Amino acid sequence: MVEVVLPAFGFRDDTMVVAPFGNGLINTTWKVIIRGEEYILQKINDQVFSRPEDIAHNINAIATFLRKNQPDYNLVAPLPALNGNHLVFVESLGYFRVFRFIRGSHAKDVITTSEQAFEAAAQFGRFTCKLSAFDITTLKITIPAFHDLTFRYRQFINALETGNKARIYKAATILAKIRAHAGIEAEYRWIISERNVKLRVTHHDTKISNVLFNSEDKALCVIDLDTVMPGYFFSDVGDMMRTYLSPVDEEEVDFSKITIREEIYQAIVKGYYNEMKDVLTATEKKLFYFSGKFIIYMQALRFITDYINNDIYYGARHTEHNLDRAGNQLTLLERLIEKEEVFVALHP
Ligand code: GN1
Ligand code: MG
Repeated sequence: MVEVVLPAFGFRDDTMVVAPFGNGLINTTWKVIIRGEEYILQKINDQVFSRPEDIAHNINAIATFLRKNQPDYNLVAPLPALNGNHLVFVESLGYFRVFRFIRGSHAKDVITTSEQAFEAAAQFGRFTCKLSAFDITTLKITIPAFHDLTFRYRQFINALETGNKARIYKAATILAKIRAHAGIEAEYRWIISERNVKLRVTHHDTKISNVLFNSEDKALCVIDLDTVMPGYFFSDVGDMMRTYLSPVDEEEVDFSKITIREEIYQAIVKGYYNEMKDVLTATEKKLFYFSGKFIIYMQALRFITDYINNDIYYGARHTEHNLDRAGNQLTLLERLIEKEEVFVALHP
């Protein structure tokens, strides 16, 4: 069915192979093989990204800046369709774009070594660093208040008032934990208003599957630029902590498997810091540990809010899927907080 969008990109071939690819929760992705060439086809979720053309605008602006100022930087940008646009709208199907598949690259779902964490963190640090002279005011906000923890907390409170009562009852243990950690939201508010943290070009989705590696496990580049917006560095470092520290991901239901790998924490800080040390303010340098708490708590809030709202955002493969995901993230948060002293002492 999705094949019908391909001619708009100049792909017409009977031998073309199109197969689902990756496991993102928001957009839908396929790999297309045509005459031995490999491509990525992606449908943008326009429930989440209400103005997909804003994404195209941002990627374009960044690509133009990098081409001019950082020509050695390898940005994975969409290919133009036959009509010259980077985004194609197909009636009743939605918005699509195509990328060249980076030959020999692979993405990972979990990190197994600290070298991989170092490599990935360096790539995300490099991305923000290379764009430090870019005028952030020219970026469109593709998802308003995306990583605004105060907004996420308010959405949660709202859901408690308007959401599914049976689910709220069922979630009692998780809700108590969410409330117990509400201080993280207050800390966030204090940091952004009182401390010298800067808005920078940040990625906002630094999970490991958004980094491409080569066969020697060297990171090549970052992908998935839809949520590139002005943001705080702790969003990017935090989402790395959320998704790299534990050997199991947010889907794991055996919470005893959720642990914090100290050597991975060190590798994230080192990899990111190596690229960003001349850019970050002294205050920002003290916020590495906060980053992890901030994002993990926000993800727990987002999952539990969605559970209470009947899974309208993330979807669910079974009734308690988002409840389980929230429980997973809260366990991760607790494991991280247990290491607070060790990690604060490690700060660069
Ligand atoms: C979504 O679709 P995906 O997996 O790239 C979400 C992230 C969450 C993540 C949790 C636009 O990302 O913020 O951290 O799920 N992206 C959006 O798995 O909401
Ligand atoms: Mg994403």
